[in-house]
Amino acid sequence: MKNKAKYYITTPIYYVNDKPHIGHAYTTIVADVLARHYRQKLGKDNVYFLTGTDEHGAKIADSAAKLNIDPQTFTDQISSQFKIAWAQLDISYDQFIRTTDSKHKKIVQDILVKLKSTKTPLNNDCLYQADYEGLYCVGCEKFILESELVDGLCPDHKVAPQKLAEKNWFFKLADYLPIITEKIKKDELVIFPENRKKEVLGLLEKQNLPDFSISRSRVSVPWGIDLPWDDTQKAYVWVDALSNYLSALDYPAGDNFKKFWPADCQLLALDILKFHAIYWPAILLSLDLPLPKTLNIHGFFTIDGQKMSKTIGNVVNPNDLVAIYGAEATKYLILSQFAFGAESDIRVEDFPAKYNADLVNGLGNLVSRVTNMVEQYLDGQVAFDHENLVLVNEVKAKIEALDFRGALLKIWQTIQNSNALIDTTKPWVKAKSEDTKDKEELKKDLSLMTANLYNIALALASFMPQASQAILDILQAEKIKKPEVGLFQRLEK
Ligand code: ME8
Repeated sequence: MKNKAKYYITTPIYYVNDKPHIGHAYTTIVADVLARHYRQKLGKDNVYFLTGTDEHGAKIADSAAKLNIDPQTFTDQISSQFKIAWAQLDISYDQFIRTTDSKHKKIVQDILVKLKSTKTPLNNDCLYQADYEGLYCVGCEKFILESELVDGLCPDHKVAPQKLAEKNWFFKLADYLPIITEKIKKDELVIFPENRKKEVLGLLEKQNLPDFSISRSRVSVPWGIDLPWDDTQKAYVWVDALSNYLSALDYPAGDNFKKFWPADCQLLALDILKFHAIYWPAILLSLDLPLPKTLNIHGFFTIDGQKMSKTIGNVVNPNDLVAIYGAEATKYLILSQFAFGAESDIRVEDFPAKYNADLVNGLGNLVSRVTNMVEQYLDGQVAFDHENLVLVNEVKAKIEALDFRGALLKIWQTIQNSNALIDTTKPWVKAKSEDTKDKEELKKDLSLMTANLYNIALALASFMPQASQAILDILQAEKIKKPEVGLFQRLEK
């Protein structure tokens, strides 16, 4: 029997060293649009959307220590802020995983034990113990090379790395690199967009990627999952974190695991590309598991050309946007600003004008005008074509191609054209005429406008489910009536 189509989509699990910001929101909104789209296409039970928080490691322990609270209380607080932010944005995840969940911790330990007894394709031990001396950036949670430093500082965090000398457990990465390279080249593991695929292949072809550690000394990182066979060590936070995509499905025996693995779409930005495109496939290969079908890498946003950071004070909080624009308009403003893969500056200062132009004057006004005219001139009754789904199908194809901006542009073009059609056909003139030809034309014009609006509502379903449903409800009522309150409220000056 052929397996039924299914769709497993994941976001990265976000660090809880700080509150959610617009970068985390972007990935999560994209995942939400895709999950809603595939639920419509494949049925609700055949889609699984996972997000969550990454709660172990030195970075989080440091943040908790600075506030003088224990790490668990600290992670409980910040993790719940992510949940609140996603509730505010109406994110329809199926599971919110936390790496401090006891189920996750147990599965990570089982995975590590399995790796320990595994041989690589070249018949080496997959895990081995070695002394390690190096520079460690806590901000990145990774070892960093001298050559990567700028003026002695980590280029991303502008902080001097720590010198570490530890005995750790390492993963024999080198033995897996040829297989990973082959799978990426053949698109058995698709890396999208193409420039990111090239970047990964470039890294792989250098052939000098060092093995990575799967444990850290519990003295330097006391906040983490115990390594089952060595009580001097804790699991390295990245092995812990990456395993969430499996533990969330109750790997290895859970029904969800059997149904949904491999992942169909893993979303991330390029900051964590190496971990997902090289380390993660290596771990999966050593567990003898299929690789995810696609890794989809979106751009990393800056504010005025600078990384978002608390120190600079330029962090954009999604809750603040929702408070001004509401959830659906916030999603629209974020997704329509730039293309999925583009590296860009977020320009929140452009949001008010765009909100008024596209949502209040564009979509909101169109709904009011069309429904008002049908109510006034045709007593709320108009027959219209439900079958012409050209826009809907075009938008669906763009969503599947991750061209969210293109999909929204297409919808807004139709909104603009529909508003223009009202201005050129002038139904209010025909409504006053006694001529039967004018009356017939008025019916035809309003029928076409209603059909356009119906199409627009359907096309919006995955982006703005509430607005979409509100419009459909109005158009499917026995009598069409102009809504008493506009779909989008004009911003107070
Ligand atoms: O890296 N622009 O967590 P993280 C766009 N816990 N997207 C951004 C962004 C920005 N400025 N900032 C963050 C971690 N993101 C690990 C992941 S996964 C097994 C473990 C988004 O809190 C983007 O998706 O630093 C990026 O890859 C992710 O948040 C990093 O989140």
